Order: sequence, then C-alpha cells, then structure tokens
Amino acid sequence: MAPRSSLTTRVAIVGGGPAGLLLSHLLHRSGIDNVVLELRDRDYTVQRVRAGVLEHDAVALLTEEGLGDRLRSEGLRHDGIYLQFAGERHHIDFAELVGRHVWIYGQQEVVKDLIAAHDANGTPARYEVTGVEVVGIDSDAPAVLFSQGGEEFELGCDFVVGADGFHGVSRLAIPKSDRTTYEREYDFGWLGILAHTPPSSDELVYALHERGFALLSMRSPTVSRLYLQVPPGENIADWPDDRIWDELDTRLALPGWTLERGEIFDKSVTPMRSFVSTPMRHGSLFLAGDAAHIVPPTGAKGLNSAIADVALLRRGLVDHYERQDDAVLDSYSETQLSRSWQTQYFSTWMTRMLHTFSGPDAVFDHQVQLGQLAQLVGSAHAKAHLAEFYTGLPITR
Ligand code: RFL
Ligand code: PHB
Repeated sequence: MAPRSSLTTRVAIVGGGPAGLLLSHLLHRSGIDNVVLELRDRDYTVQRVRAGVLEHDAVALLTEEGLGDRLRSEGLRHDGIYLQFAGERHHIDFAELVGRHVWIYGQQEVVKDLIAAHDANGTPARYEVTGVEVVGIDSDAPAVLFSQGGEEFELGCDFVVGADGFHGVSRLAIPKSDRTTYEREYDFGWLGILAHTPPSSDELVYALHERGFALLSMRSPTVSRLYLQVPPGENIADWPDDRIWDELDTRLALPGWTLERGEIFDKSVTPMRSFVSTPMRHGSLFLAGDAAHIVPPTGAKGLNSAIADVALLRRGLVDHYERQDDAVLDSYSETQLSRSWQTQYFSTWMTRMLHTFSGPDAVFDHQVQLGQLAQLVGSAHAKAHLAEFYTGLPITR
C-alpha cells in the first residue's frame, strides 16, 4: 500500500454541514488556516432539506461575517408566531414582547451561501472523503486520517473540531470511559413536506390538535413547508399527497381560513430525539453542533445551536493564536453544555406543550396542555418567556 500523504493545518474540521463550513469561514476571516473534510459530495450537502428558522443573533453574526446579502434580500423577517389550539389562533408578537425577531431562510440556503463564500475565498471543503479517523487527541500531535480519490492522507493539526453531526465519528474518538450521553426518544416523528404554494399564513402556525401536532412554515413567498406529527418510522408511501393535505386541513382548520394546496415536491419523515454528549472537549478535540447535541425541532433550535457553538470556538481559537489565552477554549465545554441544556429545556417544553401523547393519561394530559396554552396566551410574562427563548439565547462571539 502506498504511504499516506502528509498534510498539515492548524484546525482540522470534520464535517461540511453548516457548523463545519461556518467555523471554517470564520477562522479563515480571522487568518487561521483550516481544512474541512466532508463525507458526502457537495450537491448532497446542499440538497438536504432541514431547518428553516434563524434566530436574531444568528442573523446578526452571518451578516457581520459577509453572509447576509441573500439572507436579507430573500429571507423573510418574522416578528412573531401563531399558537393554535381549541379552534383559535393566537399571535405571539416577539417584536412587541422582546424587541427581537427571527428570519425564515432555509438551512440549504445558508449552506449554499457558505459554499459560495468558500469558493470565493479559495478554501473549498474536501468532499467525498472516507475512512475518517481522529487520532492523537491526547498527544501534542493530533491528526485526522482519511482517504480521498483512492489516496490515503494524514492531516496533522493543532486542533480537531468534530462537526460531523449525530452520525459522525469524531465523538467516538473520546474514550468511552470519559463520555456520558443523555438521550431521549419520542414516540412520534414529523412528516415534512415542501410544496409549490404561497404560504397560507404570514407567520408560522404551531397547532395542537387531538389528532396530533401540525406546523405551517414556509421557505419563500411561493414555497410552503408543512409538518405533521406521525408515529415514528411511518412509511411515507402510506401518505399520498391528498392524505397529507386532508390531515393538515383537519389539524390547522380555522373558521374563515383556507389552507392553499399545491404540488408537493419533497416529503420525508424525521424521528424526534433529544441527545447530549458530554464533555464537548477532550484534549485537542472539540465537538460542535449535532455531533454534540440534538433537540426535537419544535423550538427551531438545532441549527442555531450549531452556529452558537462555532461562534464561541472561533473566539477561543483566535484568543489562543493571537493572545496565547486559552480561557475560552478551556471553558468551551462547560459554557456550551449549559447553553445546550437550556435549549433542551425550551425544546422539550415546546414539544410537550404542542404534541399529542399516547398512554393511559392521554385524555387528561391533552386537557392540561389546553390549560397550559390558555395561560400562556393570556399572560404577557409567559408570552415574553416564549418570545425570549424562541428568538434565541445570546450568541457569544
Ligand atoms: P449536520 O447538518 O448533520 O452536518 C454534519 C456533516 O458532517 C458530515 N459527516 C461526515 N464528514 C466526514 N466524515 C464523517 N465520518 C462524517 N459523518 C458525517 C455529514 O455528511 C454532514 O454534512 O450537522 P451540523 O453542521 O451540526 O448542523 C446541525 C443542523 O443540521 C441541525 O441541527 C438542524 O437541521 C436541526 N433543525 C432545525 N434547526 C434549527 O435551528 N431551526 C429549525 O427550524 C430546524 N428545523 C431541523 C429542523 C432538523 C430537521 N431534521 C431533518 C433533523 C427540521 C428538521 C425536519
Ligand atoms: C421549518 O421551517 O423547517 C421549521 C420551522 C419551525 C420549526 C421547525 C422547522 O420549529
């Protein structure tokens, strides 16, 4: 076998999703050499349909870092959301309650903008790498081993950042004895669609219904994104388009309001889980984004948390290289785990409030949820709590 080719960089980033690509971009702007290694091909990473909501501070960061042009011209600024239950729709006005807002801009678009920025900077990720192995994180010579195009490489570095998502390999480089994972599976998933139809609401509608949760979201003035709570592992083949629209009609129904139908061009079922892996740092390995934590999507927090992780990591790496100050890197795991558990709390709270649960207490629990929602929409304090969290915890950078 041919020997491995040696490469070196300061920061090796495993994973070219939003966390990895954004960190790479931020480091490049701060003059810190880095390399992104991505398993999939470039088109695949752009085609993945996922998040849609960007928090206030996430948008401020992206804008400051030269990634705000399309976001601000094509994204949709939303000043609130609607909560629907018991046949009524209530507006939660973020702008009035906390003076903040969110933006609707697909994760795919964020990834496209990042890839365009990398192309412009001449720092494209290495795509279609295989056999990634993170080694030496307890030594002073960490490295990432990988293959690409039939050639074997060893990428020596100062730090490795594992931004390779929930199914990635970086997390596993932390010895099992030093790793604790906290996990919770829900007994439902989300069936999500994209449809060519103007959104039937000006802002997102989160609906609790006896038949299950429904969410009306969007991607643009002509593309709607909608979700239905379904049993986990539901077979998408059992959901022809008419069945999906009928179910959405039932769960989102409101007197005098119609849900506009259109051609469905993407459908998928996503399981719901909560997951936290601790610590987020071991030796010279740092975890960021879904590699370290997953939340159920009800609070729209996953992508935003990934952005918050890499913003702080950039700060820490800049302090390390420019000022020989490791305070931020040394407290990274503790800081982001505290943030992550706060985000878990919000996502769990939204999920429990808005989904239908099965079991012997289901009927009672549904009435409690209606009580909870009635209290929420009737209290300025409770609404401000939701608004503050939904628009996002501060992102330190
Ligand atoms: P990603 O996006 O999973 O990217 C990880 C990348 O690593 C690559 N990879 C590897 N590369 C090299 N070697 C290996 N061995 C590798 N293994 C994996 C993968 O190919 C991939 O490219 O993680 P990242 O960057 O941390 O980003 C996290 C977000 O993608 C995720 O949190 C959000 O999509 C979650 N999410 C939402 N978040 C929000 O903030 N707001 C939302 O409105 C929102 N809605 C959602 C969501 C997630 C959803 N699904 C499908 C899970 C709605 C849905 C339906
Ligand atoms: C989305 O538009 O994909 C979306 C919006 C809000 C959520 C989750 C997903 O809570």
